[in-house]
Amino acid sequence: MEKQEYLDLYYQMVMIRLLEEQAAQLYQQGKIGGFLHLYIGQEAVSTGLISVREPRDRVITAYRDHGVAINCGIPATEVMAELLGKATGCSQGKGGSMHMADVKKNFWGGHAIVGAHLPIASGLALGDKYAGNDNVTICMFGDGATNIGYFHEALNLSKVWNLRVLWVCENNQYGMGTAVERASAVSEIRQKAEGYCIPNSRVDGMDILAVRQAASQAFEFIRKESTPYFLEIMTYRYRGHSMGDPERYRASEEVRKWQENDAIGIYARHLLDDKIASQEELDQLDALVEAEVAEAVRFAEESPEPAPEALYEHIYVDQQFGIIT
Ligand SMILES: Cc1ncc(C[n+]2csc(CCOP(=O)(O)OP(=O)(O)O)c2C)c(N)n1
Ligand SMILES: [Mg+2]
Repeated sequence: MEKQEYLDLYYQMVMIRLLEEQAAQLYQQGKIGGFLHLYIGQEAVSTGLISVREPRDRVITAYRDHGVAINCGIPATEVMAELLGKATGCSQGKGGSMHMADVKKNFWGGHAIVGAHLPIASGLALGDKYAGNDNVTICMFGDGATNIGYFHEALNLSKVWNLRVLWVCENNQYGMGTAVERASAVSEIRQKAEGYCIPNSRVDGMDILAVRQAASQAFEFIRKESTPYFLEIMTYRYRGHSMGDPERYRASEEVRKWQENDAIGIYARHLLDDKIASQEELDQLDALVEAEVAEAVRFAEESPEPAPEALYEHIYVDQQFGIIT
């Protein structure tokens, strides 16, 4: 990797962290409505994964989607405006926190119903198979989603039809408030892929370089073999499931332990120890991100709300261009 690429990974992870911290504050001030699920702690997962996709590869995820939107190249201004329900947001203010999307950037959302986007991923990949290309669909979901019927249907069809899907389970140890072992008969989630003959592996999601390596190997395998692949990425959310979670289901000591192993901290140490970057360069990037997040908030707060007529837009797909109008 070139030095700039190393720095860009750091920039993206810090951007997600600070943007999410800012979003939490705006939520507490009543400026963000609905639910808000933060990605703090999980930054290395989508940053590592998406950094090795080709732009033609599709990305689809659940409601913990703000970071994924950033990694797909949606500007922080548009992510923040979407959170505030403004017309300048990436979903024109009609998606909100859980339904960010930008099909032109190959980001297919942002889905609130647990597990419901997995069959959509199989559908996207089936479309690519018909079109005769070797695009990969990256489908991210939580550990809890693997207990839902959709998960099993989608995995089964992906193997029956040998679709190019990279199934990515972000195992952050909990559903809303239930530990994996209390909800799933199989706590090593990747084993579930065995039931559908889908090759699989498990990787440390606090190590962005390990995520990158596992993901690039998976992409290569999927393209060459024309098969789905399953990656279980071990991670942790530092904040509650969504805002207002009293977190009675876990000890603060456990959270502290994971934070000691923080992905951004580990990566920064690696950059310094291997003399890839200096402390001064990292400080400059931190300051840059801070300024960009402040600008995103200003932009979002000053942007207009969607017009009432916008309710009647984006309902049907444009047959000619294949985009939602
Ligand atoms: C079908 C369905 N059932 C229940 C819910 C309520 N719900 C929202 S998030 C969630 C937990 C999902 O956990 P996981 O898949 O591990 O994702 P994480 O929040 O940890 O990222 C539940 C049960 C829902 N949104 N959809
Ligand atoms: Mg989870």
